[in-house]
Amino acid sequence: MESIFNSKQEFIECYRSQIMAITGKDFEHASDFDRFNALARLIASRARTVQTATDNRVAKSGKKRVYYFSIEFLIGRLLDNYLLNFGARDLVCQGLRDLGADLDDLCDLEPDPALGNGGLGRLAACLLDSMAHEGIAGYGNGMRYRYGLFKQEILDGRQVETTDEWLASGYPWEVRRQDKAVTIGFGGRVVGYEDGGRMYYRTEDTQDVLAVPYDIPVVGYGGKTVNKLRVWSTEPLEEHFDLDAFNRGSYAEADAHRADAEAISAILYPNDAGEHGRLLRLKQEYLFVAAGISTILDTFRLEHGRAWSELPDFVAIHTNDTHPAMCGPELMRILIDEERLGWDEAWSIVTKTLSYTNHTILPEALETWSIGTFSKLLPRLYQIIEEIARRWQDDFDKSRTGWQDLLRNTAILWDGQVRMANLSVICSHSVNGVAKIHTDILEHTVLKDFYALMPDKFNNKTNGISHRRFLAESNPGYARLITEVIGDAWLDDASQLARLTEFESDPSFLERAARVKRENKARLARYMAAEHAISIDPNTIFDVQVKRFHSYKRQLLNIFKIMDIYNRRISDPNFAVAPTTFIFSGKAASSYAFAKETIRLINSVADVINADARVNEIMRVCFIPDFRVSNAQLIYPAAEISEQISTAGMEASGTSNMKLMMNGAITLGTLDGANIEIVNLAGADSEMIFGLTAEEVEELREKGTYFAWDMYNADRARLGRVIDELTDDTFSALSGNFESIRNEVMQSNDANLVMKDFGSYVDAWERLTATYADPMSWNRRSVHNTATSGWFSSDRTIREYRDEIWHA
Ligand code: 7GP
Repeated sequence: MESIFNSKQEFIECYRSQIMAITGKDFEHASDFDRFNALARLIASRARTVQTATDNRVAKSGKKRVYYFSIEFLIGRLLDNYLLNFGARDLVCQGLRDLGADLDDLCDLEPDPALGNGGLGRLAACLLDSMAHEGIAGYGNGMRYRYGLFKQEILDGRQVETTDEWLASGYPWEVRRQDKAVTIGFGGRVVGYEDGGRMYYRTEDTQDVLAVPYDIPVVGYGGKTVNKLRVWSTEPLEEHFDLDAFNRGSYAEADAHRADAEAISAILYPNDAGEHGRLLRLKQEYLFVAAGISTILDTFRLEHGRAWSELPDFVAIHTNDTHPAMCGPELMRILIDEERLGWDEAWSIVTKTLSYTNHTILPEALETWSIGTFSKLLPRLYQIIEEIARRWQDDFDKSRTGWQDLLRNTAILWDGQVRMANLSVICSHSVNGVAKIHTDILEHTVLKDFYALMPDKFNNKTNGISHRRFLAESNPGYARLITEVIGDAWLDDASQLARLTEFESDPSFLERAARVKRENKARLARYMAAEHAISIDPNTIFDVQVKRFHSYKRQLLNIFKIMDIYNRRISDPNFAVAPTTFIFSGKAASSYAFAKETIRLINSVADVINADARVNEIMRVCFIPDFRVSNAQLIYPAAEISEQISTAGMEASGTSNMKLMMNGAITLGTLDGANIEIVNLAGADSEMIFGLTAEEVEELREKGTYFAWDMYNADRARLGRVIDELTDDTFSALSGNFESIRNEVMQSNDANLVMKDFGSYVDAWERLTATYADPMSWNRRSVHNTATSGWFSSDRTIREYRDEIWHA
């Protein structure tokens, strides 16, 4: 691979002058942050040089451009990743060492952009990485939230949300593209006018804001392709600074106009449960859609003029879930109102250009907007949606039996609401789920009516992860070992990891892999001690559940297991427990009371167990605050058990399951999401599966014969005791008891079947941890997981999108 620096000496010279240019200091007097900042800016400027070359190449060759619209991009830190992708890591590392600095220390100073909630946002980032690696001209389009999501702190066991000021010291990777700013109008009224015998429409008296793009380079491994992620920030179109108010001392009032505009890109709403600021979120959705579409069409006009019928040949627009669902109507609006195409022609272009991925079957996450709110905020867009909806209805085949049901379920406007998922399906030529079982559920349950009407639209694209970030970069010790035995081609082609199977029975390789795991555990322990003053013991099993908190993900089941093991050990000191550290991390939506109570329960149980001398040598519970990409990269490599315990049928795919598998953790999980595909690839012997299957869950729900109290009564000694401990002060020291959790499982009849799966889960955990006593067998399964994980590289996922959806 060609490096971006010809020699170490050249790097040092460029770096020194970069520091001088930015800070006016020489290297010796620059602060650590100055040094990080200058290094990142240096790499960013090299990246932009390659980006320009990439772009010229694309323009010249007439290659199709793919635009990936997502309201979240959890990109993580970039410095280490881009050095790796540019093949410059060793050289820069040595250059810094010569100067007396340490690369890892500088990398640690990089802010971790909080531009996502969880899986959907991280998937978007992995797909960008793989698009660049595969040489696809692929661009992210999203929002630049000033405060991102929120920073999670734990106080008295509770989650406390504070602002995440990730931009406070500047962000070295972005460039502001004032020249590409777009005016976006909200509200106003639609005015019709006649021209050449046809009616056209425009919106007048809108309230306008300026959408200003910031571009972040996306460096593909190999350094040949650099794409970009464009994120939009909002500002007032014109300053209306009120001098009179200012002179009166009313400073906030003086600048209120600016504050109103900037509010649109201030924060990312936690979107997996009750939402705040719905109106603001709707504004965000339209803003990044309209600004993004405007950019796309500008580029197209430049390269292809107004040959709109060719748009689908040169442009693919992918909508990541329903947040960008307005892409369809917005594109229609421009083609009809501004480019003056007829409806049918415009519609055919739109549907050939758009595609849609669904990420959840949770009904509360399928977005809807009240028609009143929507039509007031976006009157012209609403008219277009009405027309799309009307034509959908008019064109309906009413000779079909059951057409009324089909129509009701597929309607875009229903019950005073705009249904964004239905809009997305209707406007797209492709609809995909993110794991086989999930696509199946979409086809046969959630979107079954669409599937009945247009089965060819549906396809599956099982998620993937960037194996370069989550294996090569996060787990350097393991990566070195792997490269030593199979060479480094796996960085380029993850299927090469299969060559590790040869070493599964090589005791010295297994021994060395185990040593790396041990070092990774010690590294995580050091992080916990330094950042959170929590001590954990690398000699115990690291049992890890890290993901968003949600009832269906069943962190509750995990903590019930821990309570049960604790109870049994206290009652019987001879009860054998494999020494284990139970690690949790993840955020709960700020308005999601049950999830937040689960966090408090975990911390309360941790408080009691960790302070109990009778068990704390063999059990420790540890909650790692503020789960984000950067600390995730420390956690995955240290994990030995991967907890993937969602109620079967509920988790669309999961991606931490893949990251953990790749790093050699053994899955303890239900047959849900991509766990199923993990077991198929690695074999049942290498994972530990328990619990109800999706069909069994479905059947139980349909029969209506499940009663939480039956579970309680059938196992009073263990499960009953755990339930009682929620309210009997055993774990109440950290801010009180847990009535609401008890009510959720007992009074509300345990919607996620925690009690039903409890027995088989604890049993599976015991059987799995008992095998830890045979390190060779454990290590063999661990390496086997890595060896069979290559298919989960997002490079494979993106090739499927490219070949089967985008045809790029
Ligand atoms: C998540 C799904 O819960 C997870 O199963 C999947 O692996 C991931 O997307 C990527 O496909 N969903 C979200 O993060 C989310 O916000 C609401 O869904 C729309």
